Amino acid sequence: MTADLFSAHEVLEHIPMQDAEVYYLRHLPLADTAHAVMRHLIDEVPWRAEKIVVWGRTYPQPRLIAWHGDVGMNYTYSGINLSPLPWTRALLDIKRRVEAVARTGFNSVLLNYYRDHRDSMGLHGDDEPELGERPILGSLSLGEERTFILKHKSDKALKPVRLKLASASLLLMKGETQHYWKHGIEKEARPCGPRVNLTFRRILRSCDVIHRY
Ligand SMILES: O=C(O)CCC(=O)C(=O)O
Ligand SMILES: [Mn+2]
Repeated sequence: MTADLFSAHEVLEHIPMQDAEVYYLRHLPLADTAHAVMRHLIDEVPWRAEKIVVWGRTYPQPRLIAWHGDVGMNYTYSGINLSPLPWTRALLDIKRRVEAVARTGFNSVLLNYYRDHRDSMGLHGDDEPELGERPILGSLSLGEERTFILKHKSDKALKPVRLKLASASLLLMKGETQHYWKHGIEKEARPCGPRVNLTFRRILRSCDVIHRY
């Protein structure tokens, strides 16, 4: 595995963007096919359906989520304090592979399950203070290829960047990216199959609030 992943680091594609450090790896070698890993996660992860409040009205969050990590990586989500679920064998295996390419350690992962084309993630920055000033995020995609959109927070002259995230691809966001850019997953006009995304993070201390809709 190590040799494969070492060479994987060599083929990381740099996405040229102002005020950002974004890298894309088209295929991260996994223990099984990306489809099998996704099916395993869909079946085994205790997915949560969260509620969001927009302009005083409550809606179901348009995807399912789960939070796994080291003991103590607690956080409060919509006013509820959550403890991370423990790492599973499958998640630890994926974490090691992502860490080898990212060349950094992670202590938690947010899993997002986009059931079909109607599921999405609103634009946000992963800029919570507990992630630090220049967080490294390792984001693995499994299943349906979906569009990841990045929009600059202040420079409206910069065009949004749209990346198609292939199954088994790894996206790395580093440096100032979270400070200057927001990102999200668009809904699709046409029906499509499921996608699971795992965004690995390093929390510096107990996390407070993750605002995402
Ligand atoms: O599903 C994705 O690719 C984006 C996930 C994401 O931005 C997050 O979990 O913070
Ligand atoms: Mn994010």
